[in-house]
Amino acid sequence: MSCIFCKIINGEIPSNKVYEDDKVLAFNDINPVAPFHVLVIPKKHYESILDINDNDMEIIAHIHKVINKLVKENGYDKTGFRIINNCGNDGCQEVKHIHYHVLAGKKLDWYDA
Ligand code: IU
Repeated sequence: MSCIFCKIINGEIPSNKVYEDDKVLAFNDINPVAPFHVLVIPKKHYESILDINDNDMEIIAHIHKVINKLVKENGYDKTGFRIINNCGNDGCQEVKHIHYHVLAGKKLDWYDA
């Protein structure tokens, strides 16, 4: 298995975890572009949203539920935040395991991330 995020999920590669349950993992991005920069990923490997069929779609709702919890816990529900999901080459998706960036802690410009 060569997927770096799968290796983070199974503990082969360490990460700075901020949340984990049976379906998802959230950890600090190693190259943050904002004071708060967390990646939320499903434990099951999907390359992108294009790989998620109707039966699996509830994982996306679950990821949004986790993001909701994380931003509230950190007070960013009051200041605002951004959720980004890059897809494919033109979307600048570097890691081919679906992930949601959550950025907060500063006024974000469009060119951030
Ligand atoms: P992208 O949406 O695929 O471009 O973002 C991948 C992100 O994964 C990027 O912000 C990296 O800094 C981040 N990342 C990481 O946090 N840990 C890693 O081991 C690797 C990438 I590789």
